[in-house]
Amino acid sequence: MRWDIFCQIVDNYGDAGVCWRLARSLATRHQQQVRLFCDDLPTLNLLASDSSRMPQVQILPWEASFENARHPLDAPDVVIEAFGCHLPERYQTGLLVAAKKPIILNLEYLSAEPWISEYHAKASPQSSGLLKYFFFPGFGANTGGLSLDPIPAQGGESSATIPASLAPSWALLRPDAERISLFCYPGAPLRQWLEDLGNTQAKIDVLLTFGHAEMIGHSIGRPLELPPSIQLISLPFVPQDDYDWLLSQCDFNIVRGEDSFIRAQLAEKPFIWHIYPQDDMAHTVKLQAFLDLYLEKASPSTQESCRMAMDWQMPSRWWNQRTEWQAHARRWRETLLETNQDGGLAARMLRFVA
Ligand code: TRH
Repeated sequence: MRWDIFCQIVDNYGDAGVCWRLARSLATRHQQQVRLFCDDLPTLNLLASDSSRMPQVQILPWEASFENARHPLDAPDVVIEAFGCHLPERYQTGLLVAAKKPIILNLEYLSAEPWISEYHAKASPQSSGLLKYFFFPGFGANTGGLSLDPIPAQGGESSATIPASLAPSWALLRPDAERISLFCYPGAPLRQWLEDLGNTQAKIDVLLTFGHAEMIGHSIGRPLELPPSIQLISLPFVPQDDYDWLLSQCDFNIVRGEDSFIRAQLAEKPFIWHIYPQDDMAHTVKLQAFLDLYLEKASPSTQESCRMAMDWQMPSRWWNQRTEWQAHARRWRETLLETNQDGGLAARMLRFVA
């Protein structure tokens, strides 16, 4: 089938990250033809560095959807509006006169909240008569599932080759040090957190993703006081595959948003999810819903360490009690793979449309 995905970049990288991962999955795992229209190609291209090797996905500017539109009789089979972005009016007019109307899917935000399964796949009636449905990614069987492609090998073993974008930073790592990757929003208590990491007595290399050294710099006003056991290494912005690889090679990951959050779970390591902050505090409910699910079968020690960590409590309180959490993270990855063995988000979309 032919798919048109519309991606408007509101802020950050998540909109592009989610759309690119889905487009790739539809094309490479399910042999679909995909056009991805984006209103900010420079940002999308930062992540999608391998797009030239994937002719089944056409990355196009937003305007191309109506300026060089296909003949109206030749509409796609499926249109995806990512995160409720509105289709360009002229494109929509083309759909109205199409001989065979496509199905429109409104791809929603991921949440572990139970109400997701009740709202997933419900119709969103349009006065125009076009068929539109809500599609909610989620953790349960009655949701839209998760976008897990490409699934990393267990233990990061497949990954001996260091991606070129990360090679210069990788050369700075100390072989006997643990590794933390750090990708979070401004507002996290990074200065205190990193300084306290020095109190764990552990030797740790902290890999700061693009822009985070500046974020820490702004938050302190004085140099960080770190013991020699803690080394900070700044990374450039790297392509999405390389970022996925980075997570699989670290002992602990700090992630945010939606896409890196799932990758951290696939990396089968303990992690902190710095959830996207919302004005109405809806994020606290979302975080709680995830933790209730994630920790349902966890030992009391894992529950304690994980809840402290996700609450940004100082690492010296829980860092050295991660053994059980590590085992739990491995089991949790298996749970995710099992519940998405039907192919997850892309495959569930395909089945729904069929
Ligand atoms: O960038 P984000 O904060 O995106 C957010 C969330 O999606 C949030 O839910 C949404 O409301 C908001 O955007 C609009 O975090 P996220 O979702 O983890 O997306 C980051 C993407 O960037 C992910 O695909 C990984 C990728 N990435 C790289 O490709 N290279 C890098 O160097 C880094 C740091 C990230």
